[in-house]
Amino acid sequence: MISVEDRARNFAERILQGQVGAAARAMTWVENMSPEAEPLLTALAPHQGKAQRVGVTGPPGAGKSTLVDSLVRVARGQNHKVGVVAVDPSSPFSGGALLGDRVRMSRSLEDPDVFVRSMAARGCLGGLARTAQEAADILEALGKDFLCLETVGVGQSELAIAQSCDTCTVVLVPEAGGVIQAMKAGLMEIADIFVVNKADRPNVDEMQRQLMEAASFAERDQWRPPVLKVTAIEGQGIGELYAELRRHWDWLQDAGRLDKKRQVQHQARIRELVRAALEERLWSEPAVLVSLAQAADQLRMGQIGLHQAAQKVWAGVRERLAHTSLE
Ligand SMILES: Nc1nc2c(ncn2[C@@H]2O[C@H](COP(=O)(O)OP(=O)(O)OP(=O)(O)O)[C@@H](O)[C@H]2O)c(=O)[nH]1
Ligand SMILES: [Mg+2]
Repeated sequence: MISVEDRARNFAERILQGQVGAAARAMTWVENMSPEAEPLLTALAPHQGKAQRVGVTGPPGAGKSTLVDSLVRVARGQNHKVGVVAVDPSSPFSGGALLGDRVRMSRSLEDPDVFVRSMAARGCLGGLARTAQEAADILEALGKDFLCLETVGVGQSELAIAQSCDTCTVVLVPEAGGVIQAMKAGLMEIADIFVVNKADRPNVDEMQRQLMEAASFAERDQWRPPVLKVTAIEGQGIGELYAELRRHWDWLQDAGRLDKKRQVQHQARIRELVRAALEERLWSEPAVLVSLAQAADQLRMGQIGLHQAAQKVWAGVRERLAHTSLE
């Protein structure tokens, strides 16, 4: 019987040789939190950090997948090897939208130097952001040097994915109130580049004007998010988008900005794992569960207040933590 570690190391080697099937299998390990995932990622760790990770986010139906497909064509024209992680917002049970991504990214799917992985937002163990990032890690080890992560810009974990990228592209469409919606969804703060897609429709210039005004307030460290008009379905404006993405990449290389950004990204990833481990450990501790139940009873009977209840449980937790190591 081959050990888990040996199997993981064997797959890591195959991925580094560019074997697509091994990468696909490894992504399933990561999604399912299989025991192979950890030794695999450890073996791939020395092969990270060179690819630009581009987040593409925006409201449902804004044309993100269509845009990514067009962008992949342009990047291929620049001799990049391209990886795409498309996090699908819809139910894993319908399967319909995943199929839709396959159709919209159809041109990319025929190219052996492009790898597209769709993943369902629900039903993936241990956090969507972690899974998407680790899938990107595997793609980078596979030799991809331009990575696109598509997520719908609704919900905390989806936003976290876009934020975890080097360059965050926010895709909006010209419609009344679109900018306000984007503000409410927290998309304005995270954008390095704005794209107004579906420029074949009316009101594009008005939307661009509003976004440029908003972007002027978002300028930081000599980077003002540009606002581009594109018609993704025809590939119009995608060359300019690619150029802006690379300009942002150059900007990041300057003055140690990328190192700083990576430091923040990696801290966030480590924190997330520690948080998850801590919580799992905590709530599987019988003594903590007993004190939680007691505190809830006392709260229900009006003997203590909510904050007191939390304090009681926390006191017990602190005691447990003193004798605990992270496993
Ligand atoms: N008119 C017009 N339609 C477009 C354009 N780009 C995309 N579409 C259409 O918009 C619809 C949604 O496109 P998708 O690429 O699936 O959008 P998405 O943002 O990936 O959607 P979700 O992943 O479901 O949130 C499709 O019917 C596309 O054909 C464009 O430039 N102009
Ligand atoms: Mg999509």
